[in-house]
Amino acid sequence: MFLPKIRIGTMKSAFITLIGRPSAGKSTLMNELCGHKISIVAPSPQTTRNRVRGILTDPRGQLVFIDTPGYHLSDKKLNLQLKSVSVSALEDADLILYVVDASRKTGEEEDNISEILKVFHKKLIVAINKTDIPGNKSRDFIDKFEELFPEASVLPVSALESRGIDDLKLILFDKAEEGEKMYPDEFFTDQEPEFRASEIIREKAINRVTEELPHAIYVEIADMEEAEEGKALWIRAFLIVERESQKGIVVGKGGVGIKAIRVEAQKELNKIFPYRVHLDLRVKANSKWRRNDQILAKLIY
Ligand SMILES: Nc1nc2c(ncn2[C@@H]2O[C@H](COP(=O)(O)OP(=O)(O)OP(=O)(O)O)[C@@H](O)[C@H]2O)c(=O)[nH]1
Ligand SMILES: [Mg+2]
Repeated sequence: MFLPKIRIGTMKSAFITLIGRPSAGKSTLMNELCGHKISIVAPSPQTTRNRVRGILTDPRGQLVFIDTPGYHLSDKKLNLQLKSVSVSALEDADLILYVVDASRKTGEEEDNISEILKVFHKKLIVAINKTDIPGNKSRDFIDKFEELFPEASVLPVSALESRGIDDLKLILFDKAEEGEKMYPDEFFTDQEPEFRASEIIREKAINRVTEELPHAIYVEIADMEEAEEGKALWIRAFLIVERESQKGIVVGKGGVGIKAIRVEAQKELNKIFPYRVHLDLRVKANSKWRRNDQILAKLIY
């Protein structure tokens, strides 16, 4: 693998879109590249529902990553919207970081993404992820993608174990054009506080449930209010599921489920916000949210 050297004194900058199948590890990789927990992560597919920006600033310059929803072949309304969020983020990108899961066979979905990416091959970097998983076929994946995209850089990484990340940064900074920083040095995301709070709550909820339930959940922040002269922050939120029966699963026996979600979310919110966070979390059912244009427009943009 050829690793480039960066000339001292040139400041680089680029917008980099991450794309790949659901659960390929895009969000984990972006968090690792930026050195902060920015995008939420879960074992269930289709965790990311929006474009989420993560910013990496170092002496070489600044890279702005755009994490996207996993590219998924389905014609359900929610999925169609997620797909359009991903594909439209490709044209605007200076570079594209294509994340491939080396522990799963490629199939129609992967072929579909590869086909879309052919026209963008000059600005493509392929990260073969999950190389920590025993029995993964990363060598075959590298050969396949090097043949498919002769001008792209293809390299093995493990986002989970933080392997190959420095090499990946080196390649990204090398491919980035010279340019000014787009954000102040201390920024690592541009997400609104309300969105970050709702995402953290959703992450804690979807990591506690299985099967179809993660997809049925969304979080609505009713209000966020500073108290005690800016020392405390009250967040009132609703965890919304589709059916009454799902409410019971999320709440759990004697409320243990919802309590665990609240405690875990509050702990993480306390790290992110410079206040003592009090989270008031309730569960509601709304059977039609995944087909409701108004709700989808508010949630997915
Ligand atoms: N073993 C292993 N697991 C990983 C690695 N990277 C991510 N994962 C796991 O894969 C699952 C999905 O990770 P995400 O980062 O949410 O994947 P994603 O591509 O953003 O998924 P969507 O947002 O649903 O498209 C999580 O359980 C991660 O912990 C890796 O390098 N090795
Ligand atoms: Mg994601």
